[in-house]
Amino acid sequence: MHAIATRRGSFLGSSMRRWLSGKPPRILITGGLGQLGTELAQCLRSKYGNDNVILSDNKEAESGTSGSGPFIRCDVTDFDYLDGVVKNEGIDWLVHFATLLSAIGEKKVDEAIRVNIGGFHNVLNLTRKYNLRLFCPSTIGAFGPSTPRIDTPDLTIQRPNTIYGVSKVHVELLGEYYHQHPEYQVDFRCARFPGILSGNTLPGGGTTDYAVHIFYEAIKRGRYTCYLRPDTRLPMMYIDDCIRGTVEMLHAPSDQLKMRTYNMAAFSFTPDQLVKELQKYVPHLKVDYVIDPVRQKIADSWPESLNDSNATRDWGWKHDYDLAKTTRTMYDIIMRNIDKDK
Ligand code: AKB
Repeated sequence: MHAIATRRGSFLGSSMRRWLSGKPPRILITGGLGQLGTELAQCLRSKYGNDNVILSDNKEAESGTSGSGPFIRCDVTDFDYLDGVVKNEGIDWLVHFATLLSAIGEKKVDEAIRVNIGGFHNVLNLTRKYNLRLFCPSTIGAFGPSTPRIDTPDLTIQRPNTIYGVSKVHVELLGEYYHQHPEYQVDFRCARFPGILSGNTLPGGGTTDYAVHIFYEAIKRGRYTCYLRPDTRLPMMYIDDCIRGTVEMLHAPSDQLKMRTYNMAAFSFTPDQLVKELQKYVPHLKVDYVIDPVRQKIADSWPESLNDSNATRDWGWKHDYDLAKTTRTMYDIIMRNIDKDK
């Protein structure tokens, strides 16, 4: 049995102690070598100091990938090891990114259950044990074919038909349960992300990945084969908005969060619309479509657009990038990166 501290317990959490002493929070990011971890670490390190933000992942960081601060190799399915990291490093805030995404989850169902569900149980129990603040994203994957697809609200039908979606609904509900439980009162915070577009980091195993891969193929080869139908409309966001929103939600005073799971939206587009926008920079780009039935079925079960008015009302969420600005920025960054590699 692990000794679990409660918010009603007789001692203050380390987070509260550090806050009262004016010290910056100590932050651990799991799944840190994925699409979002290094960019979030960079942003948090510039606020709180390099050493206060620890990136972790179950694989070793190749040189240069973990940025300017500490990296710890750590598997979220190993409770005791993770417990040691949280305790020895004096962690106050935990950002939990470790997960298998939607498409890879369908290929590796058992592993997705172990990592996405088992890993989250470990993280949540440590959050409770050490009185941490926990941010764990959910996504459009938490919705399913019976969800209203346009302007999807926060509270609606959630019957996803992927293991990824099932695990995200589990995250949302268990996190909220631990938050409202009178003895646990865990500071759980969850934003539902759309597909994320990033120029410096690559996504892996998702259904929305095409929207990043197309830039590389367009610039390098002038050709791309898309696995989704040209009219598949999905909600998307540029990574800078995603990182800023995550930091804003992490910072929001707890009593301002009237809910614990919020939609976060920016803009929506189809592959066809993205191709037309990208052709402004790569006019010779040719795209053909060879549909992957697994990823198409997943995409068809997700919303086309999200309603994020509660996030705007409660913690001031507002996106900055639209499709045109995202495309221009992605194109510039990827061109620069490709030139550097030459
Ligand atoms: C995926 O495609 O699986 C992710 C997501 C939308 O959650 N990018």
